[in-house]
Amino acid sequence: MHTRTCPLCEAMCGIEVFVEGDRVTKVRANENDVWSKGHICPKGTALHHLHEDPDRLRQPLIRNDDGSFREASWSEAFEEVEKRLASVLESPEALAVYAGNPIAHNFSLSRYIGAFIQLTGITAIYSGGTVDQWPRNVVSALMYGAAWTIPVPDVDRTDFLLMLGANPFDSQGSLLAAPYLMKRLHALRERGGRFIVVDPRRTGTADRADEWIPIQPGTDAALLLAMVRVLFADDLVNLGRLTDRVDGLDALRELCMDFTPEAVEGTCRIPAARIRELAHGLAKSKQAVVYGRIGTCTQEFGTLASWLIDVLNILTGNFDEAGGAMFSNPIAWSMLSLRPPEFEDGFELGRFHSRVRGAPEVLGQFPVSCLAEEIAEPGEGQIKAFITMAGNPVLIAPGGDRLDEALPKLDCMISVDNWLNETTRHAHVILPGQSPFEQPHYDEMIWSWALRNAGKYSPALFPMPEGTVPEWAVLLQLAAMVQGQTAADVDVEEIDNFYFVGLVSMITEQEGSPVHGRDVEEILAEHPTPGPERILDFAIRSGPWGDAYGSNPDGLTLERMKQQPNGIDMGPLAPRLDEILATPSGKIELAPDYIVADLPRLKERIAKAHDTLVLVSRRQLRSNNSWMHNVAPLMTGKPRCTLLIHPDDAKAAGVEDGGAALVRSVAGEIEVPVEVTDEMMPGVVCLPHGFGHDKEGARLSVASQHAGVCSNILAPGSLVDVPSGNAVVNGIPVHIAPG
Ligand SMILES: Nc1nc2c(c(=O)[nH]1)N[C@H]1C(S)=C(S)[C@@H](COP(=O)(O)OP(=O)(O)OC[C@H]3O[C@@H](n4cnc5c(=O)[nH]c(N)nc54)[C@H](O)[C@@H]3O)O[C@H]1N2
Ligand SMILES: Nc1nc2c(c(=O)[nH]1)N[C@H]1C(S)=C(S)[C@@H](COP(=O)(O)OP(=O)(O)OC[C@H]3O[C@@H](n4cnc5c(=O)[nH]c(N)nc54)[C@H](O)[C@@H]3O)O[C@H]1N2
Ligand code: SF4
Ligand SMILES: [Mo]
Repeated sequence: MHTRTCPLCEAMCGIEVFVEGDRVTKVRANENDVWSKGHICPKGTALHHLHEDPDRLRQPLIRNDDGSFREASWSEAFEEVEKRLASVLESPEALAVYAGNPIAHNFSLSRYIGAFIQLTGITAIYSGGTVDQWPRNVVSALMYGAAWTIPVPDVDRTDFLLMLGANPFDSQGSLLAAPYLMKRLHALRERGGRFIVVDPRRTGTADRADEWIPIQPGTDAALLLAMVRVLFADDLVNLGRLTDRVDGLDALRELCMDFTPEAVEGTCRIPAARIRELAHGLAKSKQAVVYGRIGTCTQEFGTLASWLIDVLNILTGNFDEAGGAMFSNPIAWSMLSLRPPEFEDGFELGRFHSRVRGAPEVLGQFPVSCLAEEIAEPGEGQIKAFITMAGNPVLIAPGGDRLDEALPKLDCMISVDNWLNETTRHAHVILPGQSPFEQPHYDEMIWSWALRNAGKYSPALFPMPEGTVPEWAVLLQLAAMVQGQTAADVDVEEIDNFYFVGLVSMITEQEGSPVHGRDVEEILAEHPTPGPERILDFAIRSGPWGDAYGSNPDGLTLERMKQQPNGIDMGPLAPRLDEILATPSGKIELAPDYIVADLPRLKERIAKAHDTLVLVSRRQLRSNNSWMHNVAPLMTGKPRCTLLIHPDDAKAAGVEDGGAALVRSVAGEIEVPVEVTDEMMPGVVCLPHGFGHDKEGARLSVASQHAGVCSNILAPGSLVDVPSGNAVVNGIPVHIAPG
């Protein structure tokens, strides 16, 4: 039996892996894990199926002229990359990158994606982040001066939790790392607290709450702003300890004036009296917190909603306080916590614009839906070469069908990916990574928004197959080749040393770091072996509980972490606003101009009538975005790619449970089986994302038998949350007819 951590989601569950010879016979929960204490989900118990999946790529693939693929050696594959890249080396703006979600959970990629971007200087960066949490990043950048400083709802100690647009029953938590969240939410109620869910769908989470409040999709900002208005009007604002730490209180009081509960109730479809009660409940509970996630981000007013969630926590004295919204202090700091030098004097957004649509960059990215047009539209600056890393934008991005048509136009497409999926089937070269059992694990960024200050290391279970190039080395090799080096000349170790020296130098120059002012050479001497392990070791040793290379001799090192296979828990979160605030003013910016400038758009929305039917997304416990549909034990049971619709809407549209529906939006049309259920609020229908596995040329033998349809065909790429450029995949107007 081997003790490990499941790398699939933010819950970071401890698992026990049983092995016979070179085969895993069973994966089960590790009751002794100090973090997850025996929690596991069906994906975790099926982890070995990813390792054993015959479709998982073990060798690089090169595309033949007829579109088929052949297995190749690593040196052949890199030579092919060199040939393909040659045509674009002279015009760096012709090269774009797409970074997918599994990077966040991968030992190598999470620690080297930054290195890749820094070393290549590529500016055309796209990611799943703009169909996810980009509004959250904008808010943190402007309010706290750091895009990845993310407040965590302290669910273990709160008395009142208002949760909007999140469904941990299926997702297991997001930007809130906490195993077995449903048990924690149950405990909240058991200790007499209140737990309220605001969601257009009565989800598994809502079913287990004190109250489910259905809301018209996309209108959370109106609800939250009205709550802010109530706090001011009813004299409930209490900044507590933060009184001298915030800027913009008067501006906020002013700008919420028009947004009375009565003014927004029709928009949100939540009675004014209920909105008042919510504001009072929040203000009057001893410890209270508002938390929102993807439903409050991937919608028309994602930035305003994300901003107002924090504003409510601050105004009610529930910010940086136990039981409120708090900041983690992980054992190993994340590279995301390092401030990009270009934003030293505060964040500027919209520094440049996309070529075709003129979309402003936001935190260095354009909306992912821009990709298709930037590849397809001829002209100066057209994308000719494209590198994808652990991503499937053809299925997960709005307008992915247009991207699917554009990708064959590229001169060069390289994918760092473990499967031949709907996106990578267009690549000229696919460079595979390792299975979850062939690499160590220690989450890089997830601990930065964990509910407790903790950390855990898992060694690789099986050695990497001989001749394999680890993913971090693949990224460095590609980075060097993008800079013009020939495949055979790249010295990965040298580049890694260069990068690591830079990292150590930066941290030793950082005031407040436990290794501030220390001799760089002395630290480097302790880390002769290249790769992600030494970055991790450095992040632990120079972290809050580290040994600081001798000045705190009893402190932690990676070696000491390795002796604790069940993890180390440093306890619940503690206030740390002083350490994290990085705005030029040194204060929390309560009403940043850039965000406030979006309020007129919200006013227009409030004045508008509803669309009769709108579409929202859903996640499923046994899926992981687009990529775990190839695991047979997770695909048993009834087909899951169904349209959920309220009985009244089904009747009006003439569709029946078990029948087919044609769902049409301005972007496209799909046919999908119907599930009639009162878990949807009237006027809102729901589809899962990540399906559509019927594309020719993908090599996903199980997923293709459960193909489903791609819901993002219905999402118009032009529909974004304006301040963040984040895609709107919730609240899309649709029309439904019998199929
Ligand atoms: N309609 C709608 N669309 C959505 C969403 C929604 O809620 N509704 N959610 C959005 C969100 S939040 C996200 S994060 C995105 C996800 O979007 P993506 O990250 O682009 O897609 P995934 O399906 O998570 O994974 C992409 C690929 O990573 C590969 N992969 C898995 N593990 C590894 C590994 O260890 N190494 C390498 N190299 N490759 C690996 C797999 O082949 C998989 O196909 O989707 C977004 N799209
Ligand atoms: N099993 C599983 N776990 C996952 C994933 C997965 O695909 N499968 N994906 C992972 C990823 S990449 C992410 S980002 C996280 C996301 O984690 P969560 O944010 O918890 O995601 P969802 O489960 O999609 O829940 C979003 C909820 O928002 C609701 N919603 C939609 N529109 C609105 C709206 O306008 N207002 C409000 N208030 N609610 C709305 C939806 O009905 C849905 O219930 O999950 C992660 N965990
Ligand atoms: S909840 Fe499931 S997928 Fe997430 S870490 Fe735990 S076992 Fe893995
Ligand atoms: Mo995500």
